[in-house]
Parts: sequence; structure tokens; C-alpha cells
Amino acid sequence: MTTRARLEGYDLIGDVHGCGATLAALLEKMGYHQRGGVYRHPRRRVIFLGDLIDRGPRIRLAVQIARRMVEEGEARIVMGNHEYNALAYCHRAPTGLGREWLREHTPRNNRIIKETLEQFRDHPQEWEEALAWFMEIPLCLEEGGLRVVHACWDQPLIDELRRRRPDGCMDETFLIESTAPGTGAFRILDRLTRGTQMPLPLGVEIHSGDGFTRRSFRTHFWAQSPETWGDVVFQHDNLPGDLELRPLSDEERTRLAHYGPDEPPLFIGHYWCEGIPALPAPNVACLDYSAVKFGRLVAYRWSGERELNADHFVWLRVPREEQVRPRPWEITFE
Ligand SMILES: [Mn+2]
Repeated sequence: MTTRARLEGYDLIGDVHGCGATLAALLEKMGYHQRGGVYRHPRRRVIFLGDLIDRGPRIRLAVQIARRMVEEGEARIVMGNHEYNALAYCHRAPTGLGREWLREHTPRNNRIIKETLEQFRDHPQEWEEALAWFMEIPLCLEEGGLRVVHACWDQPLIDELRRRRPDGCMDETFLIESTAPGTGAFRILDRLTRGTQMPLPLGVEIHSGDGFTRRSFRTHFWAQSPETWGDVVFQHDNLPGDLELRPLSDEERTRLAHYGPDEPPLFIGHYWCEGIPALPAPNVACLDYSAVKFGRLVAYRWSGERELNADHFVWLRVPREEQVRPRPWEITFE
């Protein structure tokens, strides 16, 4: 690595969700080439925003590409809620908790991880290694003038995380604690990897396009002085009725995180955006454009700028062929 040219910048890549072939194509498009089973660029590195797994057809390939790049120093990654869920789902609960697994095997949770477990079923050793690698993934990154987290940068909680875990990674104790609502570890995991949510009024539900019913909605954290629910909603599904116009109460305001306009550029994934990538704020970029729903796999090519520029997005539309499960010989490379 010492003989390499100076680092020009980072290419941040949003939620892959098992679109491994599209990930390989996006890396090629940005000038990365595979050598010895590892994608490399002479002057740039990748930062993955988490959520490599679940839903898509080439989950093993996605994990393989990212993991090799990270292990070779060609990329970094932050924890997505899906990697975190997989860790808790596959970890037995300590005795006395009254459940068998840290994340219970309910029909809903089974459905979320189903594709991943099926695709790794004939590769149990590889899955164990993937889980061990997920444990080493930090919950957030900050360096060289940029910040990266899967869903929400909440400074007080990140300070608390760094006090407990200076490297920003979980250990087993932290993982176990994080599955108990009300604990500090739970608040950190929930906020950083799932973001802020606002409960809907009693009896109101959103029947989302992904087949799930929701009693809360996802909110963002960069509005300067939000007044209504519509000022903070950040999700594909519209709020029912005229809830967009509903004023935020003081109590609701305290639930929200806040990211100011003078803070360093921040990159997030998580939010299932649609359409042509755009910047929600001059210092915030969301790179999740629903790749696995035949949206776009999106990257932002960052070269040190403090004010982000929408011209620096790069993306590939996910082709219908990505939907077809690969043949066995397709899935491993070298
Ligand atoms: Mn995601």
C-alpha cells in the first residue's frame, strides 16, 4: 500500500441488499478492477454504508466482494440494520432471558432474513465467517472530514458509544445488551442503524409497498426548524390523511435528532429513496435508492469537498436479470 499513489477520495456505496452482480458492475464503472479476487482502484477507496445482505439474489457475492475489499484495506464499512439483525437472529440468548435467540424467530423476522439463510444454506462455514466479520464492523465512521452511519448521526449517542467502545464496534456483551429495550446499547443501535421514527396516532397504520404494516413513520434529522410531521417525514410511503399538516408537539420534537448545516458531510443509506439521486441537504447524502426493488445502486464519489455536489452521484439501474438466481458457477469469483 505504501507504493500506491496518493489517496484521492472515497466512493461511498449505498445499500446493496444482495445485488452482487450490480455491485461488481458499479465498481467497474468507477474504475475498480478485480485482481486476485479483490476489487481495487489505484487512487480511491470504497466505504459501504451497510445492508449488504437480505432480499436480493446474490447475497453471497455481495458479502464476498465487500469483505475482501475491507480485509485488503481497499474499503471500509459501517453496520447496517440488516447485518445487525442477522447477528442477533443467529446468536443464542443467554439463559434467563426467556427466549431462545437474541432476535426472536418470529414470522416477520424469519421473512426478513430468509433469502440470506437460503443462499448460505449450503455454505455454513462461509456464513459463520460472515457473521464473525459482521461483529467487527463499526457502527459509524468519522475521518478526514466525512461522517458515515447507516441511518442517523446522533452525536450524544455516538459520544456514548465511543466512551464504551472506542473502536465503535460491538462486542458480545454490547450485542446482548442491545437487544433489551431501554438499555444504552439498545438506544445506540436503534438510533444509528434504524434512525428516528415517530409513532402514528392510535389506530392509524401504513400498509407499505414491501408488504409490512407500520404503526410509525421514518423521520429525518436535517430540517432546520421543522413545524409539521410533513417537515420531517423521510420514507417512500405517504402519511395517511392530512397527517403531513399535523404540528410537531414539543414531546415529538425531543424524539428527533438534529444535524446542523455547518457539520461535516454525512453519508447515510437505509431510507429506500426513489428516482434520480438528489441531496436532501448540502451536507447530507442518502445513497439508498432501493436497488433490490429494481431501483438504483448508488455511489457518491467524494474527494474532500465540504459542500456536496449532486453531480458526484454515480449509479446503475438494477436490471431485471439481477432477479434471476445465479447458477452455482457464477457466484464465486476466483
Ligand atoms: Mn437497507
